[in-house]
Amino acid sequence: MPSAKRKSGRLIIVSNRLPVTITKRKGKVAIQPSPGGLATALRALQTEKEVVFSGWPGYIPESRNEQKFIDSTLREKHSCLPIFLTRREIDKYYYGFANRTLWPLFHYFTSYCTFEKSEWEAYQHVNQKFFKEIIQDSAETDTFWVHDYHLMLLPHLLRTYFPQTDIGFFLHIPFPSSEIFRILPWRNEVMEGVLGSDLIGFHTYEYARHFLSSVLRLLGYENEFGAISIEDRIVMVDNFPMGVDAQNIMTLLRQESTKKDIKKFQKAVKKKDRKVILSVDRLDYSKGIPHRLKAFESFLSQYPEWREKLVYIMLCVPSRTRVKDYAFLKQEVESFVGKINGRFGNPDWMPIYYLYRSLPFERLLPLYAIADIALVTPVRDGMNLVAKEYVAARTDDSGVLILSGTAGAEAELGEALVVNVYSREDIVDALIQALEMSEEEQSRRMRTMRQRIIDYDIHHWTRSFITGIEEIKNLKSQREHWKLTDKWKKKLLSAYHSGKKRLLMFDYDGTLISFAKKPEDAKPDVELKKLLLLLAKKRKNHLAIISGRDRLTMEQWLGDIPCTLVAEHGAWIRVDTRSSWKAQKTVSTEWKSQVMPILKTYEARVPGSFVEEKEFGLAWHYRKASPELGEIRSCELFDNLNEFLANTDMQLMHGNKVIEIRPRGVHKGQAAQNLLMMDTYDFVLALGDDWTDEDLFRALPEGAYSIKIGYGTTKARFFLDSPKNCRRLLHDLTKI
Ligand code: ADQ
Repeated sequence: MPSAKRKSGRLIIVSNRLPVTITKRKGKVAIQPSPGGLATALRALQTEKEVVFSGWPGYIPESRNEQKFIDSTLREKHSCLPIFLTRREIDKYYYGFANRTLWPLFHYFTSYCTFEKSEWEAYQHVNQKFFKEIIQDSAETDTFWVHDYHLMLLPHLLRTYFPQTDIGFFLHIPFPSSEIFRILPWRNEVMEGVLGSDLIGFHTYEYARHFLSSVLRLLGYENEFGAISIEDRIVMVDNFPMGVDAQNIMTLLRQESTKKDIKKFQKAVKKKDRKVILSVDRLDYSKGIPHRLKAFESFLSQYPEWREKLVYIMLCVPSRTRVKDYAFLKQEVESFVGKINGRFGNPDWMPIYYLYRSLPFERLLPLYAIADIALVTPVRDGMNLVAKEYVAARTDDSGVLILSGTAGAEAELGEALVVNVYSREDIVDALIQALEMSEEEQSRRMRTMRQRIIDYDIHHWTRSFITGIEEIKNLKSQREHWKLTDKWKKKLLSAYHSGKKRLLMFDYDGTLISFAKKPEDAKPDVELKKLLLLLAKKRKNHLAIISGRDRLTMEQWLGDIPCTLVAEHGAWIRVDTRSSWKAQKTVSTEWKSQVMPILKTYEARVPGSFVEEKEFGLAWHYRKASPELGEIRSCELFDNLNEFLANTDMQLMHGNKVIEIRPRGVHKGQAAQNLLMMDTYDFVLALGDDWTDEDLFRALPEGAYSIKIGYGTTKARFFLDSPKNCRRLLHDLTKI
């Protein structure tokens, strides 16, 4: 089969549908590029990179030859990698799981959701099919940009095949609250599918926040300003509000043919100086069409003086007609329109002009141009581009946009009349306010919105997303630079090998052993004990384990290893098995009785959290608590204690899921300095994961090897991604 030009470093845009329209007339197949704003903006990226589209061509070929012809034409003439789907696949994956499960669920229509295993399996199968076809014609050097809810499993599939490739994912619909998302029986699979990406984009900050919250609750991954660390990868989550092609809209409006259409429409509907209200939607239950019609009916009965002085043009595009709920909606809408027209209309005046069809964009524009009011009231909408197109088309700054607060576009179009779609009164009030609004006010509101729409247009959107992917790519290569690669590991091992006196300082939790839900469960395993014993017994080594744990636990778990143990971040030291524990600093512990009740209150308020008492310190652990509640309360507690301990000899620290109070001046850095003074070492290695280990890294002499386990800002020279890899390093050291 002929393949699309193979050139490395291409941008591959994957979406359910290719931006082409295929028609067959008199036995002849014709392929036309679709003109949509998004496709145009994506094609515009061609100047920087070769852009290739991959997706279903929207057509089921009638024969093998026809498929061959379509395939080669799409590849050669349209830069497309088509993925052909069967009727059954379309039914189960597209009309099924995508549009009967994910679409209603993500739009909060839970009662419309079906959870059919066979449809989920078809969804998995089609995502796999996309994956298998795409990898035939792509390389790891390509960048992938996957679009929308139809292909949420694809990023992970691509990631397993191309570990180093750059992958972006953008969701065009809302991402619901985690309370809604968790209803999905296959929620974890969907979430992990998306997390294969490097960059995950949403229209609004709210959707990104909901997504991060689901990631945390379902999979336990924390995020730092939208960056999630998953093993050795970072996944960035951010909002990228999509725009429209404002310049193109303005250019089209200046064309003679458009001007002619505007005049024609004006003549037809604006006679008798009638005001025009316009709505443009796909016929979808998320668009709030029945709610709007009910409100319009109320308006006509409450304000009879406005009858015959306005018309409502309601344009609906046929959509997903094979889904049962959509067919019902069509009937409901049509009978409602008939009812309103019958009740209020007369031979001279019909309140609603209902058009059920798709129009080419050039024919839609004159409607935007003549409409005095755009009534955009979805019940829930990822963004809603109609609202933005209307604003872009108001080149004389006149007109009023009525917009529901549940459309993503509301975040950027605050100057619109914002309504609650569930409140009929709200819509009625907005309609009357819009009809009576002065020209000055219309222009003041519209001008501000229009400028924003021009500045943040569709090209801005595509560029910012691509820049986002580039930034992560840079971050990845920076990380690679600091990673303890094989080359650096070899250097470290050879320095260790030639070292005559070696100091090894290891943190315990999160470094030598992974975190457990309960601190008492993080006991050293047999393998770890064996490794530590081997290292400690080497004549040239001085091994020290420096932990925040209390000395009793350290003694119980590691007491038999002939090494130095440092407990409570340096408050206690046991130099070797022959010596006893010594306090490094004598401090009063009177403060404990005052701080303990505060910590106990938090223990009671945050289920799953608990207080740990150490000889010189106190700690409040919240690893087992609900992650979000734990985060909020820990910040609150930190602020409270900060004030309380301001003039004392105690110090407060916020570690990994713990708030700890310990004597000032006692830290791992001080402990390290004491150890360094015990002898002259020509090889020093420090391992740690937490920010308390940063004191340790800071105290090291030049040339020392310091390694942070996990990622984040650090003073360490190198990163290792997990305690598992840290363990591997210990193995390598023992072999020398
Ligand atoms: P949609 O649900 O399709 O898109 P919307 O954002 O309003 O919703 O986009 C509709 C597009 O279709 C507009 O560009 C509009 O011009 C066009 N259109 C509408 N009616 C038409 C008609 N009768 N004839 C021709 N064209 C018509 C999904 C999400 C949205 C999100 C977009 C983009 O549901 O929330 O804004 O993707 O991410």
